[in-house]
Amino acid sequence: MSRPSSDLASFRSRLKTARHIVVLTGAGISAESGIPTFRGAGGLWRKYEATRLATPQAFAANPALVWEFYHYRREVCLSKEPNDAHRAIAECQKRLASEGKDLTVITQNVDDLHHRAGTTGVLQLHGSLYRVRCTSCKKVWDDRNSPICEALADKGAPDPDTLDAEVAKEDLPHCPTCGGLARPHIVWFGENLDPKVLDATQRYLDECDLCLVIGTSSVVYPAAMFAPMLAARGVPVAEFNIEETGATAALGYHFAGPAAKTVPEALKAFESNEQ
Ligand code: BV8
Ligand code: ZN
Repeated sequence: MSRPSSDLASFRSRLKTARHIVVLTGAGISAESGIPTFRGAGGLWRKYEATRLATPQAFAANPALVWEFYHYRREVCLSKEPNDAHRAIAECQKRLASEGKDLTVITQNVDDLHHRAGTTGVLQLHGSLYRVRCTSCKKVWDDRNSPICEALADKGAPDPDTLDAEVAKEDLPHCPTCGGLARPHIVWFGENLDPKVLDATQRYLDECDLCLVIGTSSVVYPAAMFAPMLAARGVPVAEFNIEETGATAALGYHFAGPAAKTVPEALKAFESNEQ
């Protein structure tokens, strides 16, 4: 198999003619906003065992611990801003729409930074830190309060060595309708993705004629198979990452470097080409 190209001019010419662009993103796009990734240096899953915090079994065993973890991440992300990569994508979406073309962001991120940058119609494969669901009646609602409940105020990150949790279950967030225990509206390991989100994803992938895959290690399924599947169908796929991934060899382009630099460069050139 030939090596992926890093020829920006060739990528730009693809961008000029594409009509249905899909942008797949992972934690690396938010790294320069100051949000930790999962698997790289300083990554959350290097410090914490994912099975103790991001599975339905973990929540059933210790909901206070899981809430402390998600409360901490909510607070961190609320204090951060979208970066130049999020903004360049939002601007590009607007411009394409005015030309009768479309750009759809499909993200594994739960930080809401694409929305906050102004991108519309974002598909959040793994849910959002700012949505909550009742474990009893299944009602889903938005909650951007800081803190989400008084008992979690001033709690830092859980101690990775002890994974102790002090908050009583009755003081955790509860459903305003039925009073049941609330949980983060996040897709945990071993849980199915929302079928509506998956159906919409499939529709966009089916009609996509250019794909950008930005800041993901491409190891978590099903998201990890989307870009290689498109490439196998002959769709040009461009990876933007600070390092190569397991998917790189199967893709048409690889642009090495921090997304906040490489993505605006790639999309900005597209805009000036059009004038
Ligand atoms: C499911 C929310 C059906 C949690 C997350 C098939 C084969 C093998 C395994 C499986 C399979 N199917 C299912 C599985 C199991 C599992 C899975 O994939 N496991 C992996 C680890 C092998 N999948 C599931 O359980 C999924 N459900 O398939 O349901 C089912 C049900 C039961 C049994 C079987 C099947 C649900 C997965 C959802 C998990 N939830 N997120 C939370 O956030 O708290 S996923 C988790 O990884 C993270 O939370 C994150 O959302 C996601 C993806 O990670 P990345 O975004 O890629 O981040 P990462 O740190 O890894 O990489 C960052 C990248 O950025 C790096 O490449 C780095 O180089 C780059 N980077 C860094 N800085 C920059 C940069 N790039 C550019 N610029 C920079 N500045
Ligand atoms: Zn309820």
